[in-house]
This record gives sequence, C-alpha cells and structure tokens, in this order.
Amino acid sequence: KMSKAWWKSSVIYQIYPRSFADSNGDGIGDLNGITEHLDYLKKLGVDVIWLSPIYKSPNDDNGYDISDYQDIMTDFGTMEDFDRMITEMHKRGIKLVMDLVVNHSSDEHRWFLESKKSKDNPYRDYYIWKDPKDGKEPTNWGACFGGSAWQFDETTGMYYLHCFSKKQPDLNWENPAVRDEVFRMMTWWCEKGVDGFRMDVISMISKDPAYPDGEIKDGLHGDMSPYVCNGPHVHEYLQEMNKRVLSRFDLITVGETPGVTTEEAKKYANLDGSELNMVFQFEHMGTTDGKYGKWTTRKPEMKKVRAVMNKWQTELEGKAWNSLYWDNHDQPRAVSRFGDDSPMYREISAKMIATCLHMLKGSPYIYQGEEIGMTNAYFKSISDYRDIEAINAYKEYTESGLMTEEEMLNCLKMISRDNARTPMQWDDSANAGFTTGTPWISVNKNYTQINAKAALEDKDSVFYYYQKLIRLRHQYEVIVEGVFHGLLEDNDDIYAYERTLGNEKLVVACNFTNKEVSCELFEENEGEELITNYKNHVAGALQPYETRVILYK
Ligand code: TEU
Ligand code: CA
Repeated sequence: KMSKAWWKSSVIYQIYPRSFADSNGDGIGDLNGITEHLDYLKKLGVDVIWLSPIYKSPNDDNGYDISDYQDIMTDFGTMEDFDRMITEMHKRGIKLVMDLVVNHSSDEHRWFLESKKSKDNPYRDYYIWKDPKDGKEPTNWGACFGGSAWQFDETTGMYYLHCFSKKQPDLNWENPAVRDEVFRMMTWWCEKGVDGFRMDVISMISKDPAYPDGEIKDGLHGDMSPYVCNGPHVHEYLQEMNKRVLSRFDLITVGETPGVTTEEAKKYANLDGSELNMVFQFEHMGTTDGKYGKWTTRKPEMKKVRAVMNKWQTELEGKAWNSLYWDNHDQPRAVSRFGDDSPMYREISAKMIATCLHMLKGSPYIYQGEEIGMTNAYFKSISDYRDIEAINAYKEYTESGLMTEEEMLNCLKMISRDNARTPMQWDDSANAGFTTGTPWISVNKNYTQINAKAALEDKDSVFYYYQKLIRLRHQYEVIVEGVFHGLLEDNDDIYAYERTLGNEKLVVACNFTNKEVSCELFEENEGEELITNYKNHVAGALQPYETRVILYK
C-alpha cells in the first residue's frame, strides 16, 4: 500500500494535452501524441506526468468544464488510447496524475441538464441555485472569466453560481450525493491505475453560507474570494475524500488552492497524510497586486518573490510539504516572467531560475516547454488569443472604458495564459513539428531557434541542465530533506539560501540580474560544485544570471 513516500523526491512534468503533440493532423494535441513522446520525457528523467483535463468537454475552458468524468474528450482520442498511454507510462516507470475538476462541472453534464429542469428535480441540489435578491443577482460577485458569478435561468426563475465561466456551474459539495458521485469516480480512475490527482481550485468547494457581497477591487465586480476560498467545511470534505479514496491507494495528491495561506496549507498539506500531499499557492505569482486584478505589465520583483518563497519554506518546515513551480498552463512562461528572454540571456537565465526553484524544499513541477526555455508568444492582436479568460477580460475592460485596447493587449502579452498554451516546439519543421495540420493556436515564431530537437543536439542546452537538476534531486538526500535557511535576504540582486541535513550543507546562489555582482558567499576552494551555469567562475563575484550550488560536508 503506502511504500516510502516516493512522491517526496518526485519531479512532476505538466502536459497541456491540447498543445503537446498532435498525432492525427487535426491541429489539436491528443493522447497518442503524448504516448509517442514518452521517451523524450523518460530521457528528461521526470517521475510523474500531470495531464490537464482529458475528459469529455465542450472546451469552453479547454477541458476545465467536464461533461463526462469517465470518458475521454473526443478531440484527444478514446479510452483505448488512454489505456495504451498509461500502460506505456508505467512501462517507463513514469506515474500518471489526472486533473480532478470537481468544484464545477460543464453545464452540458447530465447532472446539470437534469438540475435545471425543475426545482424538485432529484439533481436540483447538485448545484448552487439562489432566488433573485431585489430583482437581481444574489451577490455582487464577479466571475473569474468576466461578468457576474450568477447566471439567471428562465425555466425556474433562479440564478445558479459559476465562479468561472457561465458554462462551469459550481457543484454543491454540501450535498452528500455530490460527494458520493465524486468519490466513486475517483475510485474508478484509481482502479484503472491512475497514480494521483491535481485538484482544480479545491480550496473553493465549501462556500460561506451567508453569501455576502464582496469588496469591489478590480474596478468592476465584488471580490468573492474571501467567501469561496478555504470555506467552513473544506477540510472536512478533504478528510472524507482521504478516508474514502486517497488512503486506499498509493497516490500523489496536490491541491490547487487559490487564496491559500501558510496557516491553511498546514492543514491541506499536513505531514500526517489526513488530507493532501501538497498544495499550489499563488502568492509568488504576484497576480493580485495589479490595479485591475492580474492585468498588469509589471514583472514581479525578485525581492518580493524571494520573501514569499522563503516564508513558505520556513513556515511549512516540519509541518507540511511545498509544491515548487514558476509556471503552468495558467501562467506566462517562466523565463519571460522571472528570467530574461532576450536572445543574449534566455538560456543562462532559464538555467538560473530553474536552479533557484529545484534546490528548494518541496516537489518541483516542470511545465511543458519550460525545459527548453520556451518564451511568451507576445501575440500582437486579440484575434490570436484563444483563452476565454483573455477574450472576456479584453472585452470587459475595453468596453467599460477602464483600459484602452493597447493597454489591455500589453497586459495580455505579459501575463495571458495563452503564453503557455502555444504548441510545444519539437523541431524546426512546419508548425514546430507539433502538427501536420493547422494548429488550434499559433506556434511561437521563435520555434526555429527554440525546439526540443535542437536542445537534444546541444550538450549545453537548457534541456540537459534540467536533466542534471532532476538527477541531483534523485541522488542527494540533502536536496529532498535538508532544512531551508535564507541567506543575503536583503540583497537586491542575489537570491541565496542554504539547505542543511546532518553534517551536509548545500549553498545556492542565483544572480537575478544582467550585471556582475560581488558575492562573498562561497569558501571558494572548498566544497563540491554540484551545478553551475557558468564555466569560468570569478571568485568573489557572480556574472549576469550566474548560479552556483556548492555542497560542503
Ligand atoms: O485555475 C484556477 C485559478 O485560480 C485560475 O483562475 C487562476 O487564478 C487564473 O487562471 C490566473 O489568471 C484553475 C485551472 O488551472 C484553470 O485553467 C481553470 O480555468 C480554472 O481553474 C477553472 O477550472
Ligand atoms: Ca489531434
């Protein structure tokens, strides 16, 4: 049953199937495309693959709107393709994590089609229905993808809650029948050999029963997050999930928990295994300090990112487990956001930010393409965008006059989720080898220089650097278990820290700037240099974007 916590030393690779590899020329990635590229991931050395949702979906939010939890999305293939894919993954010793999206379903799910039929339908309370208040929406909450979080339904004259798009009605977790359905479905996937779950917005499944209005912080609607994140019963529901499903299988579990604090994380990701293994926090993404929510062109400041990361490292020590990430399918590309994607510094800074993340305590996540230093797409026109979040926000902010089209386009270039969703760049052939057809979203123009084939042929590529980082985590216990301690915590340029385990001490230094900075951190001629992105280190200094990891015993 529970072998030694294999998940603690695992490196997880996230695939966004729609954009990974198209095997049948329809311009859309699919499961057979993934199966055809498993040897590439085996070479990289990852232990686990997390797939963004692959279930039946109308794709209003690219699969995060599920219409059948136990069947495969038509665009992605068949259940036979799934069975072949998981068999091939397990043959290579790679585990599979599925994306569990149960805060909401699609409005095309049979449960919702029943629920909306009448007030006394047996499925009515699978969702959250409210009467109008003073003739309008029950609260002033804004949905994450624009407009009100409430949609009026003529048939029964009531509103239903949708924290995301209108086609993503929130499930009512207070209803034990909903919990039974979810736990039964999860068990079904575990019995098919799935090795874990990434749980979409799982901090949102218990709402504040008072449904109060929120503060207007984005210039348009009330902020619902205090009333839908970390709600009154969320830990109760997760402990029930753990008892009825998770504890019965040898799984890795990660909760995506918007609004999570370190205090809450100590419950969600506690070390006694009564809830989940770890959670994704969002503080280091700095997506809440824009004038209009996330819509800003500002890059996060290293000092702020370091303060957040170091807080999470120290406050969870001995109490809970961290996840570690710079990007995913909802975030811009790591090297564009936290590094420097100019031709001169793209590779060296990609290696530096990777070192900074992978030497921390917790489970590191690699998002598809991050391992070859893929960059933001910087689309010039709104017609290039496909993401419902981008399209709706562009419309809402320009039509309300709060932002001009140019201002909104500049924000989208920096922070839109589509930056991470352009096709994986396999080689320098047409469409980067992603498809022989027309890709559902444009390929990044720089694919002729940035692609997996070129990376595999260059021993100094970002790919082989990630391969080395993964090997180090598998080889050195101090990287998995060492206690974190921040260094130089008021330095403007260098992010440095140490990890100690017994008599071993790992010292990590990362120059986040494009200038040479002095650094007296290392006893230069002692210790074992585990990894560096520079061949010729200058004692007492760090070159632009230089990083070094020295092990002292
Ligand atoms: O994301 C939840 C979430 O918090 C996002 O809305 C995130 O805050 C936002 O995208 C940042 O701009 C999850 C999935 O990862 C996302 O792809 C889905 O769109 C969303 O839930 C709804 O399922
Ligand atoms: Ca396809």
